[in-house]
Amino acid sequence: MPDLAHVKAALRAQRIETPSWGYANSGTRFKVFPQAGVPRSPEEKIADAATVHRFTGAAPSVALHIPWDRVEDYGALARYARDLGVAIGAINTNVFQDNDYRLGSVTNPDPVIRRKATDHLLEAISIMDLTGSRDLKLWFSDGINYPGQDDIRDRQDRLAAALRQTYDRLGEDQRILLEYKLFEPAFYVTDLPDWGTSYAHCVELGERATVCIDTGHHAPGTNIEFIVAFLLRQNKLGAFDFNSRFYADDDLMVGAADPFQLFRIMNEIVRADALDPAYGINFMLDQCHNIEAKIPAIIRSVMNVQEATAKALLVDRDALREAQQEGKVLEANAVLMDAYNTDVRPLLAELRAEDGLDPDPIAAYHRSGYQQQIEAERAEGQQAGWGA
Ligand code: PSV
Ligand code: MN
Ligand code: MN
Repeated sequence: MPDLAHVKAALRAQRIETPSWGYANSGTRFKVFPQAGVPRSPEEKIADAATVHRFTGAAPSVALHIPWDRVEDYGALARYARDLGVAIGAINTNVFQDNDYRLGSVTNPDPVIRRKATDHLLEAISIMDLTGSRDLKLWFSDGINYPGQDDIRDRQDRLAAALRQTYDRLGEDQRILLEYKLFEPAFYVTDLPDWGTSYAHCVELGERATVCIDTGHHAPGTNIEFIVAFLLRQNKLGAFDFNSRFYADDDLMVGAADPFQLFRIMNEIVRADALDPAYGINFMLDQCHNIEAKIPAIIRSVMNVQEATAKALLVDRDALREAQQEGKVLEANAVLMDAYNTDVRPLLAELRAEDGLDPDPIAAYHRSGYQQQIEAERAEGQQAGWGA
């Protein structure tokens, strides 16, 4: 059986990064339902992220999205975050919301538009220099809608050229997290549709380019834990954008739609000893809370990741290995299911209490008065960025 002290130490070391845009108003293309108290500025998003960290003890960094979080002085923003007890994490680029990008950003047939898009990526690295961020997260909406619309292979060449320029601008301690997505907003070809394409570009770029797996970006039924295992073996898994989905890129709370899938993913992470922040994987959330209260939803999401992780840590690895070696199919499966079916909530509550946290972070948040305070202070909340 796994040693409980080891399980607790691993859970204590776990870090989850929250997204600034998760705190702001969001919705679907049909309607954004505004909520009272949502942040009006990057500073207020960071304050909310710090609040999530205060109650969970496990979310000490917040990812920014540029230009949604554009400020005059990024050094000052980083100091502001540090004073609140959090760090600025990944810088996300945005080359999908400008009219110029109708036919693509870095893969656009027009070199002037490609230059503009690539310059934005380079600017994001300058921001990282000021915030002390390690990770540049790249997601491209680029693609085509109709066969023949553009040359698929030329677009790959243009993508590779922009990535090369960006990679060459990275500082020594910085890296690229390259995200892929099967479809949307492009419907026929997406220029970075899957992990294989992202992986191939990362290999071409070099050591400091790694793949970011957004759990909502696959075809239904895709075996995500296989992708995790494969990329770990190749040393090319850099990050997760965690969220959950029933149909497409639903961006619901991680662990809500399929907690078993989240467990299977974390099982591969634990199997590879890749949980500790020192290993270098950035476990981020990338989700929106369209109808539910944002801060408690993000606390819930952090807890969902912790619960899946605790279960993965409880897998009896020796028993599993033995059953696998002996070809005992049912026994091996039972070892995994025993861990999955363990109620780990008392263990996590105990751990929080030992660390001076409230065992029930959501109840503690509701009691804290923070929600009432922000509702009183923040007259009109900002939209996350989509459709803004
Ligand atoms: C795209 O669907 C995505 O997952 C990318 O990570 C973006 O940066 C993020 O959503 C926010 O739109
Ligand atoms: Mn994402
Ligand atoms: Mn997405």
